[in-house]
Amino acid sequence: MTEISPSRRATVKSILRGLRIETPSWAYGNSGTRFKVFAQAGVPRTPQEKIDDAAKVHELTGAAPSVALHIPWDKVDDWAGLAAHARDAGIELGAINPNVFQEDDYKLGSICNPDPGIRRKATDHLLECVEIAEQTGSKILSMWVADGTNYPGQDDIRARQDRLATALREVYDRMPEGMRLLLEYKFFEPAFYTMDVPDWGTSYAHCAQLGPAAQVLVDTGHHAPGTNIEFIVSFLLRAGMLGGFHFNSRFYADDDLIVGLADPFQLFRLMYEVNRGGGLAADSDLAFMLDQCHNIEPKIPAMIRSITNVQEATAKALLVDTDALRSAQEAGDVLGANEVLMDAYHTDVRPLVAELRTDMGLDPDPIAAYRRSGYQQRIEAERVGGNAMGWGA
Ligand code: LRH
Ligand code: MN
Ligand code: MN
Repeated sequence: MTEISPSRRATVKSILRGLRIETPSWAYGNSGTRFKVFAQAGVPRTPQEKIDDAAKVHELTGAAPSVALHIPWDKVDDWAGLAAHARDAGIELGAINPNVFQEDDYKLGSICNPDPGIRRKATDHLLECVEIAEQTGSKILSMWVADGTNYPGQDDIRARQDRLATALREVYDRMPEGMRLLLEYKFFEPAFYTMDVPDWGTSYAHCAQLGPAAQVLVDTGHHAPGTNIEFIVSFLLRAGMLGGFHFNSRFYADDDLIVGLADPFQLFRLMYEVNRGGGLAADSDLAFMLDQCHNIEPKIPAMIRSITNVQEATAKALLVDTDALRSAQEAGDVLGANEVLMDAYHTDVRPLVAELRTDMGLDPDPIAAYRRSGYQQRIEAERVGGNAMGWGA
């Protein structure tokens, strides 16, 4: 075990200070499984109230200054007004997530649908989301296409790729300067035979064809068991094609559990590759976003825990002695190299992260601070009839 030197401590703290983790509006609403949405007391009834909860998470952690929106789950008439509400609450509106997966019309797909009328409708929704992003000041259009087929022969796999490319081109060309399109992939669900964007390679190929403002979005829950996600992260960063993350944890599939709880070691390995690839540099625009559902646990503390988990994994990744690691690697010292990595992983960084919070004028224990704040009691009393406006609605 090595001690953390004062200078390394300072470096880690300064990089952590710059780490911004976006929380998703839909994680504050009621959610559940395919079998049951579980209602919790005090959940938001409006997009404004979701923003208020996200702002509370930021107030206590100092690390979650923006909230992602899902359209139409968060639809309002006055987007500039919603952005002003967020600003007043102390945060910003972040990525805009279109929704082309919850209407009967999309049974056979959205922008890959064999029916040109339905493709038009889906593409128009994506274009509307670009406009919303312009009005909210959001810089990211975060796209997930639920399209695919369930049975061999159901549709023309190749034609669906052509339709996908056509729609993406139209959306990309409509984006203003400074906006990025991040294309999320998922290897299964809701379709089970083919997904039209099943993997990072497909996303990469479409993004590369579109241009520099299109990049791949890695949702950590969207891989087959055993997939080496840090390899994907390393590869994409090297190619300049990693746009951001949807962090969450999984045991089996797209579980959407709290990041860093199912497999903290994986999160550490990811953050190590992120740092190795320059993703924590001051000029990096890599987007760290959470995409989670808190079905049975209280939502605001769950979100705070998610933020602290990412911070702790990042701190550990930053503690890797890169000189010692390189020497061991170059010497072919297999066990030595692994030991350098594990040494950082096994370091208890909680005191360091708590110290950073104190430096920032925050409570060193944000969950305890939340419990003391009375916020939960207040929202439970005020928000009667909170509904499921997010995933699982
Ligand atoms: C799909 C997904 C995608 C959606 C979100 C609610 O599984 O990860 O990002 O927009 O869940
Ligand atoms: Mn996602
Ligand atoms: Mn998902």
